[in-house]
Amino acid sequence: MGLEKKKKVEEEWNNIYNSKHQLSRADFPSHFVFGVATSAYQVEGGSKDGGKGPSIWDSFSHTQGKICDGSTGDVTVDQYHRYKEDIDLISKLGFKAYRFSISWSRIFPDGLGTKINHEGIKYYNDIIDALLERGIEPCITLYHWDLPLNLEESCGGWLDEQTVKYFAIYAETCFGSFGNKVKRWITINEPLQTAVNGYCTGIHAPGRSESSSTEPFLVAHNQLLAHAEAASIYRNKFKDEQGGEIGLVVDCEWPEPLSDNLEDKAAATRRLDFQLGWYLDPIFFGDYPESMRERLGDRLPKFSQQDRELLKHSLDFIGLNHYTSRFVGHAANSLEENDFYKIQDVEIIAEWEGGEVIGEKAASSWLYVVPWGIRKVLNYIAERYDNPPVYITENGMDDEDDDVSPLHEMLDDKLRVSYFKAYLAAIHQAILDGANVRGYFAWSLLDNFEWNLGYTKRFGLTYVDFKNGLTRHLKSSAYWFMRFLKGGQVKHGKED
Ligand code: PNW
Repeated sequence: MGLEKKKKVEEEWNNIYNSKHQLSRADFPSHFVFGVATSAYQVEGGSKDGGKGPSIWDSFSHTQGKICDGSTGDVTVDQYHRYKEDIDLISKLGFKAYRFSISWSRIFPDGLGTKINHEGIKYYNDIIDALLERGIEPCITLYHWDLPLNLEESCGGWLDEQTVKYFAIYAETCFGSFGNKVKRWITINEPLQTAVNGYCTGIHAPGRSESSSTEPFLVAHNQLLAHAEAASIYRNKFKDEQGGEIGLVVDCEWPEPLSDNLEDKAAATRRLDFQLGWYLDPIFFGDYPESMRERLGDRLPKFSQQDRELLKHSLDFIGLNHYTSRFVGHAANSLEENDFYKIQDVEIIAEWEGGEVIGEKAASSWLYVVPWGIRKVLNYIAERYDNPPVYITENGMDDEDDDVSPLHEMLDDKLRVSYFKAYLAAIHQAILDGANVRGYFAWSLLDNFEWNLGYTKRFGLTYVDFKNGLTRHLKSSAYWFMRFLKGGQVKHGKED
């Protein structure tokens, strides 16, 4: 890292860590929502219970070599059977909202929208009722990556427009079945990760990489249309009566320009276009960002006039999943392995040869602790999209699974406590800057199935003992949130 960069990173950190201000719940507006998040395939288990049909993740995780520890989400933390215990936990921690997702194939086992599984409807109604009884607001994601397998096999899943139609039927069924009790809906979680990991690198279901120069863009397009269809159904048929709101969750790491050169700055902006603009520009401006259109040409599908109208302003809020930041520079012959980065002409750097890093490393290879990045993403969204309401729908970090250390050491997750303090301080600063941030959801309530990384990574505020009956144990970060949410003051710096 150059000297100048180093100074800058230190300065950014000092802004947060040396602030004399003692961050507390009272720094956030009283209507600001603090919640915690999970997703169905990562926590539910009960993969064949209650009439559920198989999803692409059931099939992918059972394919040899796809999950690094050979595990599956068949049982995971068994929230399907233990939801009451987990909801008690949320209540004990003091969170006022729970973001969870519905497993599409629990509602329509074959995805086709004709045979509804009433047991599935009852299961989610039971969860919603248990939350409301404890004063916790349910915030539902309709699609968090677990497409009904039959849709993949019979029509090609997100590659085919028919999936848009089936998603609309599924969404309408959910609004009709749960909407009198649910006021915050998210259509799709991180369409970017599905497009890139599912269809370019192939590390996520459905595991395709053969046509990585075209399929990711088609899949993104269809997910956008599915979002817009569902939002339009909600607004036309349910919103007036039910009074809720609907949004889309996008993910974005902050690309800090590697230098003040125009080329590096342009590369960082391109990287923003290829993460956020890809999904938000069609919704706010009616088309993909210019940098994408220029570089991709015919590989980028086109919107019809009708699509544009459907997409335009099709959200009440943006859900932002944000974990980390990296430096981004211009690289005409990008060494990045996959097509998706190559086409952007960027190099992405978080570690230098001398061993310097942009921030402390978490367990996942892509995750560094860089709290000042979230303030920049929030301000970027406010500026580019005219300050729309934003909920941070995921934020957190992981530890390596470790079966050697004693439990009490695993529970004392000091780095995660520092992470949450510093990121919340940076969010507070963004609010003072004027960003319209409405809520925050920590990822995740408990350790869970981390996709292709199986159970080797632990993102939870709660430790799950996978070897001893899936017992739950609160980590220091859970206690920290408990104190914070109950109004205690907590310092920004290292844990006292
Ligand atoms: C999110 N990245 O995915 C997902 O929504 C969660 O299901 C997941 O467990 C969580 O983050 C932690 O990984 C992401 O590489 C995966 O920038 C990777 C990235 C971002 C988000």
